[in-house]
Amino acid sequence: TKSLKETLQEVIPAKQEQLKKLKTEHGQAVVGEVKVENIIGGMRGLKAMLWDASVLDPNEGIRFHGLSIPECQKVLPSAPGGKEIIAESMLWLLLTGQVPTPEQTKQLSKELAEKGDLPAYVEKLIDSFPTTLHPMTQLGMGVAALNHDSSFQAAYEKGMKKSEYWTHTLDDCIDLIARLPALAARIYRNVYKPGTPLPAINKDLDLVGNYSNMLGYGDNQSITEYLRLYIALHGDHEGGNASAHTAHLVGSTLSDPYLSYSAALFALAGPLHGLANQEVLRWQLAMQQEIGSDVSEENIKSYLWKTLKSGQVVPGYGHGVLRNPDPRFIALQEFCNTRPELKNSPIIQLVNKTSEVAPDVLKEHGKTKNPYPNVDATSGCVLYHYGFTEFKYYTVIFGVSRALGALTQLVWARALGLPLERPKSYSMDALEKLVKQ
Ligand code: AMX
Repeated sequence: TKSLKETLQEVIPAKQEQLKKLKTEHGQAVVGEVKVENIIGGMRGLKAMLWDASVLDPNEGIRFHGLSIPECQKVLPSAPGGKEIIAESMLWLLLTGQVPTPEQTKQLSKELAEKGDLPAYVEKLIDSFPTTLHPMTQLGMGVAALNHDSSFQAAYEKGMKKSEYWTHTLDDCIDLIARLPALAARIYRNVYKPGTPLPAINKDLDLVGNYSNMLGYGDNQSITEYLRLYIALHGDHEGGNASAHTAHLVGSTLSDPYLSYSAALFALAGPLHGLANQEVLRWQLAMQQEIGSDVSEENIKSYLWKTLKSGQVVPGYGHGVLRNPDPRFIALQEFCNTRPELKNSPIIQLVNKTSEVAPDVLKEHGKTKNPYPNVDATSGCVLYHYGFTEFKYYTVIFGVSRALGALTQLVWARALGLPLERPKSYSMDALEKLVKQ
């Protein structure tokens, strides 16, 4: 069986050729226009980035190399004894565009487990943080510090050829993904379970199996499977979302993958992005407290209006691109529906009911372009049901996951020789002058 690197070595030349052709034959073709509202509106709607592994259709949602979520669930290998997609098979698909065999997936799991231990200086760094420091700050700092051992940086200093950039980038990306569970679990242990021992990495387990084990949930197959699905589904959401875009931008300066992904994590830490799942849970619990056991449509409706009238957004609803219910939300709901303990959980039932009521309220409110739930509407609530109640930690799990997509693109950006990203900006005066012409 071919390794991940060998598979990439095979697929890269055709992609390089495809890009060269696009550039030389169609470089001057026009694909859209830029309106003043795009410039003012956070570049929303501008199609201006290259990102090969996933495309987000406003109506259908995400596809990974053309495969929808249900298709991925059908074809991507799971962990031994499990049913859900695992990080390794999603990473393989994102990187190579191919569905790995179970053997290739297992081989990658083994490689990641073997490379998963943290260097002692990073353990010391993490242990030195106050437990009151937000887990996302700790994760971003830990990831940045791992660049001490960057293969890309060391080779760059020695003067490597451009054609070798991607192999060193891949080595760094694999090392980083391998170490994320130990790093993220150490942060969890230090902040929430100080003094408890951290299990060693089990060389026979997949990446998320190990992560779950180090978090203390190794005996709970149900939450481990949930984490596998969650991490696979959050892996990539095309290029323009703030975390992926940040990794791409920073990486385009030839910063190594550790620094690039660290920057991405700080974008993910914002409440309009990855922090939303924590916000949703806080909001649903406040709703639960206010309306009590009477989860009627009327009560939910009036709580939604109360939120909106106080000038807040309804967390877990709306999206920068999507215009329909998020298929990741649907996949997580289906996960809940197949498990009686989740199906009957009060918080999951409240999430379900809210998702039935909120779209009409948001339509009537009339602001958001998408009144439907995004993935965050449920993701944190499922963790809460399992007794994983430390909300401030939830975005860290998202951060472990988003590495799959963001780091994939760094490998490809180096393989394709993509340049420094440098869009042009306008001042308001310059824009005014332009529109008056
Ligand atoms: N509740 C109330 N108002 C909302 C809203 C919601 N859920 N979603 C959007 N709006 C409002 C916006 O605040 C904006 O109001 P304004 O004109 O007064 O500024 C207006 O509707 C138009 O916004 P939009 O074009 O529909 O959305 P956007 O692309 O600017 O923002 C997003 C997208 C996700 C930030 C926004 O929908 C939001 O704040 N949602 C709630 C937070 C959330 O769930 N974030 C998670 C996103 C997914 C992720 O990254 N994990």
